[in-house]
Amino acid sequence: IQLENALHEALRNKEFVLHYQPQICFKTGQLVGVEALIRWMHEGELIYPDNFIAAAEESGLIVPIGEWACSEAARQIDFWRKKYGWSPSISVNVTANGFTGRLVSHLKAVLEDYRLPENSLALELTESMLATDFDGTLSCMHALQAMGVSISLDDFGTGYSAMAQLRRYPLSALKIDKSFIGNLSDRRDAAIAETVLMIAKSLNMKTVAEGVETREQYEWLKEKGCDVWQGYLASAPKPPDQVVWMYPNEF
Ligand code: G
Ligand code: G
Ligand code: NA
Ligand code: MN
Repeated sequence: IQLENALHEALRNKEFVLHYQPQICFKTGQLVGVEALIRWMHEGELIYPDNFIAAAEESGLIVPIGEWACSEAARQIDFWRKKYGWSPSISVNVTANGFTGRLVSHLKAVLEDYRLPENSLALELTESMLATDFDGTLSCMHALQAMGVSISLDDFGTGYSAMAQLRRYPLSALKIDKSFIGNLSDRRDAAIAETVLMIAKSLNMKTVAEGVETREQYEWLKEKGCDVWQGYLASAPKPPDQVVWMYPNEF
């Protein structure tokens, strides 16, 4: 309850910030998007989402927090577009209780407010979210697709999705969970990563590898035909004014 009250206050006092981690195309070496990761600036200290997202989910505060994150991401894109004439797309993380028709309506209003072009904003949902409320989830996804908001499936490989179920959803990309990327020297984890690449290809989805920390991981993924990567090898998540836009062609 104490944390819940503090989160209420945090929203009211605008204590949340988004940090952004670059997502880079293997083929071109160019920045194609950034993932937004929320942080709570509380009494001079930066608090990470693992310490408050669960409480926000339980209390229902994840709904206004999710709306805030989408608004903030749209504002950032508008800012970058005005300043540089271009902006990478921003993908916002959404957890189970935050993925509702209300969020879809909010996104629609925000996109119209800033007159953002299609594919400016994207969402990252987790695999486990597909297991519950099939109809509601699916209709939200179709509405988003119609609005030009693409959806990727986060932490893929850690949950349970049957191929047959996966193909029903309008997903643009599968994100290979960082636990596999961090363990590619184990043949079993490498096999899972390769399987994700194959599933995505056969279902016409892009692949994003997360948690890329070493050149070896980068080379392996590039060789296997992965589309996009993110990780400390390029950059940790950073405040918007510290996001680096240009990367070397090879790491
Ligand atoms: O950088 P990192 O510690 O930020 O993120 C930890 C976890 O918090 C990740 O699983 C991420 O998906 C989740 N997360 C980060 N930002 C948000 C957000 O804005 N909303 C939700 N629901 N989850 C987030
Ligand atoms: O669950 P989700 O995939 O949304 O969250 C990604 C998490 O991984 C965030 O906490 C983010 O800060 C973290 N992260 C980003 N890049 C790396 C990396 O290269 N290595 C590790 N270990 N974590 C990373
Ligand atoms: Na994510
Ligand atoms: Mn993830």
